[in-house]
Amino acid sequence: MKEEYLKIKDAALTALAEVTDAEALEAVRVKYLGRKGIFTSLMRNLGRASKEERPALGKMANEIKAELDAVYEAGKLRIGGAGNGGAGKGAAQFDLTLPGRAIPPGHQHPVTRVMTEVCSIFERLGFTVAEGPDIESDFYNFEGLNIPKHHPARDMHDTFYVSDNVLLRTHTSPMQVRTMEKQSPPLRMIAPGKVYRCDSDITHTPMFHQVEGFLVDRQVSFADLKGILSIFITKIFSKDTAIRFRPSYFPFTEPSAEVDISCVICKGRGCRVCKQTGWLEILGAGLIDPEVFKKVGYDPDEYSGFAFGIGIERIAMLKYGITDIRLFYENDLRFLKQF
Ligand code: 2NM
Repeated sequence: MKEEYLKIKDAALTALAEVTDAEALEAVRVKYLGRKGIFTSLMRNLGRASKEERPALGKMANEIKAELDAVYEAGKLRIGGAGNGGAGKGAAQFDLTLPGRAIPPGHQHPVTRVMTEVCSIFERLGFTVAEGPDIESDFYNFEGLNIPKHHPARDMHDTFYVSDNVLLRTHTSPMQVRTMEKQSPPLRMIAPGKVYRCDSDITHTPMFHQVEGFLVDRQVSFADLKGILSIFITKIFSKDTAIRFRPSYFPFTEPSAEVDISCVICKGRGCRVCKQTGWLEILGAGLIDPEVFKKVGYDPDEYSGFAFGIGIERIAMLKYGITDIRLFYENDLRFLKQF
């Protein structure tokens, strides 16, 4: 019986090697491997072998069957791949002469790009980077920043509340509070990340990105703030960008300022983007309020510091001349592919 198996195996292999089209291949399959094929009926006759012979024969039959199946599958690929015929049903068809399908390379989202650029400017100035949770406690988002419950400044923030004392952070300054709690001055740190405010129009989305930074040490002055922000502005826009500080109010800084730059579109001559003023509001900043230091146990007579908050989408809109902030979040490839 063994010899018979081997003879059939050789015959089948030879037949498989010689086929050149799908039809012939199918014929060989039916003849040897089909339900009524030669090899199949041989296997069915295994029962007639003696008890001693049966296990070895069964094993051999299975191995031959596996080999013939594999050679048959390879034949299917060969015939399809050569492009000669391949018309048989179920035969795989490959045209090796076709050019490959190009996979278009992806790229970073414009918001990610600006975020990375802002962070690397401050990192080169010696600032470390700290990231923290988007879901914050009332303490880190408000109380620790000198914004007690019922303070009118809370209205500025359009907060999304999760519960009474849990909320989506409205700025990344909770990370400044968390850092001051754990570390002592001198500190130089920026906190990049997502922030949330219930607001939506062409310049506001309910989620946007901020980089807030601060520096705390002995004898830090407003001049240090101006120096750092001037460097930042000229690096992120251009060397010839002018900068001005306007008095403002934030509960966590005193004095506080809003920082304007000369319009990046008209270079200060006046246009639609700057509403004919020649200036664009770009960020908020100030000297950290002594009350904030007291909350984290720093002595305000020993230490002073500055802080600032930068809206990333705002910078990206000005850098790339985008007039509607919502374009960043619609995932329209016609928009995204421009960057
Ligand atoms: C701004 C404007 C002014 C700010 C203050 C602090 C902290 F925690 F150090 F007090 N972090 N960020 C700050 C100050 C943020 O955003 C417009």
